[in-house]
Amino acid sequence: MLIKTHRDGFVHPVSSEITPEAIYRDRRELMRLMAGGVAGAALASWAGRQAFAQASRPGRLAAIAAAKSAVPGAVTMEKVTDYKDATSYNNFYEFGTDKSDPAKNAHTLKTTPWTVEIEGLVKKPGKYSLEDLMKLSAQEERIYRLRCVEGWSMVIPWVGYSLSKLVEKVEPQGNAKFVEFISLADPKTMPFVGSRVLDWPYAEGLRMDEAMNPLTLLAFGMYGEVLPNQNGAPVRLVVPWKYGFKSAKSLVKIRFTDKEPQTAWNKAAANEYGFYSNVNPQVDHPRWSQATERRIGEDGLFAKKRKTLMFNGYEAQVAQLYAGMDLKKNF
Ligand SMILES: Nc1nc2c(c(=O)[nH]1)N[C@H]1C(S)=C(S)[C@@H](COP(=O)(O)O)O[C@H]1N2
Ligand SMILES: [Mo]
Repeated sequence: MLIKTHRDGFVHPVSSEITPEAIYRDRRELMRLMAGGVAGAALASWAGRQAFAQASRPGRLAAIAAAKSAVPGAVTMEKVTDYKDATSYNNFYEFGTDKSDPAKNAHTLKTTPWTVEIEGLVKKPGKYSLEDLMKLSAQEERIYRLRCVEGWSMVIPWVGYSLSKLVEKVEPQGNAKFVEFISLADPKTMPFVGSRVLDWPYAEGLRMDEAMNPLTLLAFGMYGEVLPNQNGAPVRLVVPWKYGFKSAKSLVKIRFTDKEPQTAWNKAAANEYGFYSNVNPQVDHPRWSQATERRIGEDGLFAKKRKTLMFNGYEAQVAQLYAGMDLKKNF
């Protein structure tokens, strides 16, 4: 078994650090490497073991076992963004507004114990521990494009399950039409929660049918491991056809409502950030175009910008949710 170490001070204190699943996953990875021609002798060497550890545990956080998702559209074949890039270029305003701030500052986030409160128009409200939430459905690996409203994108292998599994479990009432997602706002561990850039807590929302779309992911991990703090540990949302800000991090509350919820970015600048915020190359942000994007990791001198795709490339899976809607008005 590999000895668990933490790199760069990313500490994710999940109680079940070395699980049977972790062992199983490492064994599977070992078999994959052997099949790929990595000789047993090399693996027996120190360097070989290091290479193996690096390949299977990019951040040296606790592993989460996950099968590749069978949900249509859930696994893009595009090149996955380097773990280092995906964990060091982030927006997480609770830890600062610079892209390098979350990786520097989010080590103060305390993720154990963690509970998510389910409330509002729902038959089974209550507090769910992280452990119970994680066990609620089988963990899947989803490889999603994530496109930020500011014009950059990444490809990230997430680990989680469809939010719909949780929604079904808690049984929304008939009049529940929207779902609101609320992030932790703890001024003691999140240095920027005192600032006035946003109205804390960070809040986001989806229409019920968007929340029920199988692509909407409740994520607990990425790259086969638990989420690093700066990426929204220990549980976050990932909505791949919407701009990145719709995917709220470090969730503490999920609320079912009959009215369209107010969202943090809409409150901050209503003319720039609407409720829907679907990725749409035809609707510009008031201050810049949304027609192209820069893929993180492709930013060399000659790197071409990519064309942004309608619904971030998930049109086949989600366009029907918006049939008949004017997407310029409902931006
Ligand atoms: N709580 C919270 N969630 C958040 C944000 C934030 O500032 N606070 N930033 C959003 C934005 S703008 C983006 S682009 C994505 C980035 O997710 P990533 O760090 O996993 O790439 O998180 C979103 N979720
Ligand atoms: Mo973003």
